[in-house]
Amino acid sequence: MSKITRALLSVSDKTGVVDFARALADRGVELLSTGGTAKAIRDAGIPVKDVSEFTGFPEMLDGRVKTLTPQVHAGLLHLRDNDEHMSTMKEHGLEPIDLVCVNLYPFEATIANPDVTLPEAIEQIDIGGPTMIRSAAKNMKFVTVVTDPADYCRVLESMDANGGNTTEEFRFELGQKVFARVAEYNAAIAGYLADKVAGDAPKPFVKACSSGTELRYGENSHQKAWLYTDAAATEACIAQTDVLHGKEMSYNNYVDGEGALEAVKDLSGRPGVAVIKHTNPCGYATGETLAEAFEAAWNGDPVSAFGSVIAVTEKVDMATAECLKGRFIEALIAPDYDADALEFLKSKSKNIRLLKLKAPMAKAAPRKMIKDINGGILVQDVDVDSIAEWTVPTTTAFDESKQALAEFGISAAKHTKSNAIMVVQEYKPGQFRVLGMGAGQPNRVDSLRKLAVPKAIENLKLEKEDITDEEIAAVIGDCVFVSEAFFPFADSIDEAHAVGARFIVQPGGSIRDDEVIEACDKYGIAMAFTGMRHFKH
Ligand code: 93A
Repeated sequence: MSKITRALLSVSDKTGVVDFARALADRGVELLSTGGTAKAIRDAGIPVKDVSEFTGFPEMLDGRVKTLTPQVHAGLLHLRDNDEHMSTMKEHGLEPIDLVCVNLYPFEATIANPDVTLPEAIEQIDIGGPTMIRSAAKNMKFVTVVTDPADYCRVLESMDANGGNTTEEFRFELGQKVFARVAEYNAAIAGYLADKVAGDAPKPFVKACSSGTELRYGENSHQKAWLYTDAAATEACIAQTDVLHGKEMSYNNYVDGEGALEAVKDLSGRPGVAVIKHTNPCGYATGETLAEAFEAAWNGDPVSAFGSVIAVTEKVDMATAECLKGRFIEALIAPDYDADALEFLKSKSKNIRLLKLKAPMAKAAPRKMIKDINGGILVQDVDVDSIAEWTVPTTTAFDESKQALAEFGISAAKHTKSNAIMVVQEYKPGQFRVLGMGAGQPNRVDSLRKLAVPKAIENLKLEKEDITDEEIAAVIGDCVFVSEAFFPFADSIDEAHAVGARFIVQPGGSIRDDEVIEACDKYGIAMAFTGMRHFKH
């Protein structure tokens, strides 16, 4: 295999390109380059030929046509082992280009700016770059194409180890990367433009995700798994965090981390903690301090909290870190960590995953979510809102002082698998926690009767061994019972009343709402409708 003799470099992200150019020049490679890239290389004192000199055409139309010429594309695409191709090249005075180093106009970064205009975004659609790398990748049998600065070193190493050219196996890997990158790039463009197409007709759905990182395994060890990330994501998200410490994130860690982070976002703006097991918040609380919220959340279900994934709204301080003494968790997700807290947590366990968010903690932003079904995908808007219209249909008024607790409970219920019942408590003035929860049951009454209520009572008994039934009923009477969807029958109301419930919140909308309201009225229970269901399947 002959050596690489000519390379074309044309990059928007100029990271490492000068060093790469120098290394290629040192290896006797002739360099061609486009405007800005050529300038950077030339300024570093490295010999470089303008692509316009090579093509015989000036860069024109504001740079829209720089490399879209037969000189470049025949130079890349001709088959070096095909006599006819070789004689055609000769006949037209065309010369080979053996290596292409390109990264594209930053379209994703451009549209991440919410103020960008459509013409500005369109101007950042790269045409020549993707065309060049596709030509090079199609001819990967002969041509090396490098699109990622992280591969510059590997290219040089491969050249050095193989007499001045890369191996065919490596070129194949680089070529595949091109088509993945171009697919991702095009998906970002198509996705951006889809929102701008007029009319109500369903628009093709595209989500740009880069080539995947392989995870150790999937939900179970016999399932292979990958994580794909979305370069256009700007919100704090579990797929893209800084892992400061601990074992590699597993598939289940990502799933639970998603549950934890998205749930805790509803508490942002105050100290808040979500403790997640199997995607459900078994602990969820606010506090005057983060440490207080942590304790309150942990004690929502201290048994299940072992091995959980926890997300917090604020920077982890030493007091919060100390809450983890003697407690095992899989991962902690936080906006940041105080230096001493980080050191403490690191020294506590070599395995605990400590994740730092890349974007600020804030309420969840509207976006689309995808669910895979065999043969297709389902797409829906993320459930970001909580309440549509607050009405109280019962004769007993819903105490205004209970409204903030009710809203907290709705947040908890919203992030819990249906059928969800939350018993939430104001454990000290202005601070809330989940005292008992029922999740993922095929019927609502079981969620309340068999899970949420016994759990609440168990927690109260853990906190005060000799608590009496009257005291339990008094605490429960001060709690709010929240259901994420309507009660289809009055049976749940009977059960709630049996343990002393006085406040119930649900979306309403059942054909038997009247029966449910009647039951509440019979017991003197105050019930509010929110007008917004929060199924989570
Ligand atoms: O405007 S383009 O779509 N037309 C082209 O012919 C072309 N050739 C390379 N964009 C083109 N490029 C892109 O220019 C590359 O993909 C790279 O991102 C950028 C490098 O330009 P410069 O070297 O002037 O900074």
